[in-house]
Amino acid sequence: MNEVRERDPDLVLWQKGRSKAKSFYDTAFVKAIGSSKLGHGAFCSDAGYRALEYTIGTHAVLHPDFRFCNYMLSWGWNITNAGGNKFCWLTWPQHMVKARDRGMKITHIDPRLRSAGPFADNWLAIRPGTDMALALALCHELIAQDFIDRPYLRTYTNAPFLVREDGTVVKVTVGEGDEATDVALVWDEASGAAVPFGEATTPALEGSYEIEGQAVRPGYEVFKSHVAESTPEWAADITGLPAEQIRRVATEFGENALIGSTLVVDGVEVPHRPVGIMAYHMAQQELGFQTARAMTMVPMLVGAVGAAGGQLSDFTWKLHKNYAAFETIDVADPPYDFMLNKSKYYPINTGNPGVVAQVMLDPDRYGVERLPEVAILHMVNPLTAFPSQPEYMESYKKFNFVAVISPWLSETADYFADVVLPSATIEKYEGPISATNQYVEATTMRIPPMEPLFESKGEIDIYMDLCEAMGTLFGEGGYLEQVNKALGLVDDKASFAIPTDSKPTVRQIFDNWSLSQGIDEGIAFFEDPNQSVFVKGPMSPKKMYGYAYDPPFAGALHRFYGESLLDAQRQMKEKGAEEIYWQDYTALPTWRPPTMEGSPSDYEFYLISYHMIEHKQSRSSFVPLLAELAPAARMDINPMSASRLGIEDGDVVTVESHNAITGETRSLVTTAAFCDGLRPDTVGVPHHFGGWTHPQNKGQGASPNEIYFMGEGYVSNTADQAFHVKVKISKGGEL
Ligand SMILES: Nc1nc2c(c(=O)[nH]1)N[C@H]1C(S)=C(S)[C@@H](COP(=O)(O)OP(=O)(O)OC[C@H]3O[C@@H](n4cnc5c(=O)[nH]c(N)nc54)[C@H](O)[C@@H]3O)O[C@H]1N2
Ligand SMILES: Nc1nc2c(c(=O)[nH]1)N[C@H]1C(S)=C(S)[C@@H](COP(=O)(O)OP(=O)(O)OC[C@H]3O[C@@H](n4cnc5c(=O)[nH]c(N)nc54)[C@H](O)[C@@H]3O)O[C@H]1N2
Ligand SMILES: [Mo]
Repeated sequence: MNEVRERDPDLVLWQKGRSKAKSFYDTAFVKAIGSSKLGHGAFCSDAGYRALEYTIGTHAVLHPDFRFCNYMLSWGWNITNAGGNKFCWLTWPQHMVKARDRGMKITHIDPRLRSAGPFADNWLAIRPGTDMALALALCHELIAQDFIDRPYLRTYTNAPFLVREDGTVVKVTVGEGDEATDVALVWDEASGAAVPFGEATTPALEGSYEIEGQAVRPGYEVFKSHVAESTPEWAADITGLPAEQIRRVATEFGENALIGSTLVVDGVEVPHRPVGIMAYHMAQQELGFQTARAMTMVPMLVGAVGAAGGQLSDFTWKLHKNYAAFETIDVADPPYDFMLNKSKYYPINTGNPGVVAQVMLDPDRYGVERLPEVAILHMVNPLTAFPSQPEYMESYKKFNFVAVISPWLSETADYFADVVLPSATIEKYEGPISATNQYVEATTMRIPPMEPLFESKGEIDIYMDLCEAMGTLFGEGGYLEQVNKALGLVDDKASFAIPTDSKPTVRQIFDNWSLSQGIDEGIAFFEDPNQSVFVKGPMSPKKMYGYAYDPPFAGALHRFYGESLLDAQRQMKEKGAEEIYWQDYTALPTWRPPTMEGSPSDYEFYLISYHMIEHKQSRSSFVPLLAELAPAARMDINPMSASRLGIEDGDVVTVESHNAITGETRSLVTTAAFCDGLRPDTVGVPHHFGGWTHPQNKGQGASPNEIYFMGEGYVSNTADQAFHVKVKISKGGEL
């Protein structure tokens, strides 16, 4: 590693999946060795995060305020089996169940019913990959039925900004010299003139105006025209849902929003809009980024974002740094780095290991000159966990050296590790980590119940040992100093800093950190099983609700209209990017059929995948007890479709996928499992299986990741991955 670091530290790649002590791993270790960093978010919900950072500035996807919400859209939320991003906190389903006891209605939008099971009051069995069309139709109906919160749109969003016919926003320079800033113009209804935003008493949302001979319209008016044709009947054809059902959901959402009402929560009066969306993996489709934007516009129209009972995203309104960064998106010329940051391919870049794999296989194609040489893998298993397995198999061969930190031999380690550094699992100190349940602020950390087994160690010990051997543990810029910084043991808390000239125990570091938090017992507090979670107290409504935050929404103006996306498109075109890359960089979410629709018609089914309650990712299928409960992969199919193909429940079937761009086909063999609550044009193969290193894996069957594709048409917009492909099903095959 040092040999490569000396030449170019960027060519050392630290790749993680899960990280349960970000300060120690993602921050301190990466900074101490200066490596590049790559996560697994492109396969989780990064497109959703980017959409929300872009649109409202917070770092999360969509979740409702369960305490007061009365009507919830469970949009691709696998309530009973996975639970979205917060399931690990267990409290999420409890909130949901309590809300239902209170009378909250759940409309479930998912090709499968099983995901919501008994918790769905209403099921919209949507065609995979068409959620944007549904969101646009809901917006159309909310507008048509006038369920619009004008004060919110005027005050807290850029919907009043005047937009020219070419899509650019009209701006004027305000102030002089260093103080000069460009401010958008809005139409002031009171004075009947265009004025800088902030100076209008009543900025117009609707109408057409003229400024210096140019026709201009407020962003909201542009959106109204944009969705004018997006009627429920239009969306019915695309989504496979009855138009009446779409219209009824819009009406229910609008009526339940109680636009104009307020609620006093813990003494603070806030707008009350008891409607919201819970969604996480909606991002896992080709149009993911813009779909999540379109979905966010639904609660925006009724003013539910940041309202009591309404739409939340994250537990704070503190702005993510991307909110400001996305105001201007700069597209650079090649050469690009191996993640294609700032490239004409993915100007908003999520950091996708599949993109890195493709670049490693053909750097010239993407204008990349330098490839990573060394990889350190932290709690990640690309070979079985990430879609499009063949490319990982090929690209990892190109690393000169691979170190895998894992408690057991993962499939990736089996194929590629030069060195496996055996990590402890729970027998280690790890954290600190937030334990909030959204209504109570709390922090916790992992406490080892025993000494690590055999040669294994906790990762913090592993990183200290590694840094010591590399000569980057002590002194300025060393790992220990980076740990102090990352844990905030600096400035007024510098007295809690750990010395940077001698190797501490991990327990000692956490003791200092605990003391710095005002926990008098230090680490002993967390070690005491009767305490272990440090509860700071109830979450203040001023923190929870964007309207009550100081300043409201942390001063962000929500990006209803996405001018910088359009500007990115212009730059991408200028630099010669192909249409498939720039087509979804539009100011407003714009529907087009997913690329997979270009596959021949005999690939008649959509393949989806999902998480099972019994298993965790690709890391539990070999656990005997869990394997007894959920022993093997399967292909869910609607019995009506199966009978047409002469397939019985339990029959061996071959599932063949087709790449609509390259024509490549891939296949897996599994068994059919009848499932009534599934669209007849859709089949589902669960995640979790497809391992081979452990004897228990034998006979468990394949992972859908063997037949999904990466690349154009399947990785899109922000470099995020679709979990959809068209497949052909035939009876028989070799299990
Ligand atoms: N038991 C268990 N719990 C887990 C995990 C686990 O592995 N096991 N993993 C954790 C992690 S890392 C995550 S990210 C979360 C994921 O939590 P969720 O996002 O709730 O879980 P998924 O199983 O990915 O659910 C995706 C749902 O989307 C549906 N779907 C597929 N395609 C479409 C589509 O085009 N449109 C719509 N509307 N729906 C579609 C699927 O049928 C499925 O029900 O779960 C967490 N919780
Ligand atoms: N088809 C399909 N694929 C999916 C999904 C899907 O729904 N369908 N879901 C996606 C989602 S949401 C996610 S988040 C990703 C997750 O994908 P990954 O981040 O790759 O996660 P895992 O599959 O859990 O693999 C983690 C590996 O880390 C190692 N490990 C386990 N415990 C520890 C530990 O304590 N320390 C260390 N250092 N290593 C450990 C093991 O080798 C294990 O195999 O998968 C994605 N893949
Ligand atoms: Mo995930």
